[in-house]
Amino acid sequence: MKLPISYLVSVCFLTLVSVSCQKSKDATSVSENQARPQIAILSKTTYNLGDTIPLQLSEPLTQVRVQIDSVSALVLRQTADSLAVSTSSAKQIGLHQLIVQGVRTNNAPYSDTLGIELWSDVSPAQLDYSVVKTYPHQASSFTQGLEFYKGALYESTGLNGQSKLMQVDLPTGAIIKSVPLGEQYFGEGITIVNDKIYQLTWTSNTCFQYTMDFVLAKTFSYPTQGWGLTHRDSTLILSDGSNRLYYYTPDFRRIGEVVVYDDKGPIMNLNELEYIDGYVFANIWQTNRIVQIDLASGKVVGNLNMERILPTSIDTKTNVLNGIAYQPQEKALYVTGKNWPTLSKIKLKQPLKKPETLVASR
Ligand SMILES: [Ca+2]
Repeated sequence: MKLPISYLVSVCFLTLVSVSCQKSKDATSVSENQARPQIAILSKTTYNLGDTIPLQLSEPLTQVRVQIDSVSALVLRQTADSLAVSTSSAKQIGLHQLIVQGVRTNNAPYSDTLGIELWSDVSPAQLDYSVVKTYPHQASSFTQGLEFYKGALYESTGLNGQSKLMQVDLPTGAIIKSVPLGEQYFGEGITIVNDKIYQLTWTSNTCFQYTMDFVLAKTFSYPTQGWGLTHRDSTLILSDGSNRLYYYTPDFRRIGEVVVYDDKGPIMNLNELEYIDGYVFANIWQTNRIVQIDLASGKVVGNLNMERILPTSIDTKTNVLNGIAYQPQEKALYVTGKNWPTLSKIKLKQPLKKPETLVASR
């Protein structure tokens, strides 16, 4: 099983905020306790970016100041028993701290920190596509990674004892060359940067780096599970089954991350990845959905429903969609799944829009 981690992290963060407040309350004296009651109360902790957050006040506050993280937030309305706070000062989706400060009726200062989660303000577009061609795919391949490099197709497969790195002949699906992983390893995503092939493993915290001749050159370690892998220029982009994508240097130093949300919440189970022109396309584990993620913001801006290409001869609830490779010369996506007998070439009917950040930077 692949367990979602980041959702737990998200829940833990929100829990931690309240636990840490609780701990500080437990540790303080009775008089301090009286000075720090919970006065500002959220009816829920999740909002869309740009929403107004309503808070109930259990007693009136004066000189109210509200921050989201370290940035002042606009108080849009205030009454004796309520506040309305704008989220427009928060530029990023994800987990944030809402800090409410003021003065109580007894002149005591009041301050409390509440955990909130801001979802995307974008409703993803439904992307339409045409199926250009269907190729054969090795039904024995438990596909975990798929990528074109210099016109050739590479694939990584999983399961302990069956994991491989392969170069595949597109027209026939035949294996041109392959190298097995040790039995203790469960192969996952691959990507190829500057003639170096990177292959993740699921729970071994190990990435293998091969030459183009499939000779193992280096191993790297990383702290999370390994699910999908792609790259933008020389930056590796890794998924771990959560709603996070992590950025790594070619020598596997973590240099950043982005959290992924649509307007309905965090997008968990990000799996096989493919970078295309400012976006990461990710298939969502155990679904027929591929999301288009704006890397600069982490917002899902498009959805692809892959139901039309599911092979009918196998149980695709078990043998799930997994594997996206982009062929830039053809502007085509090649999509398959675990143990699928087919690999479909599809083309989006609408060209991708320029990501907002790229437009703004010109
Ligand atoms: Ca891929």
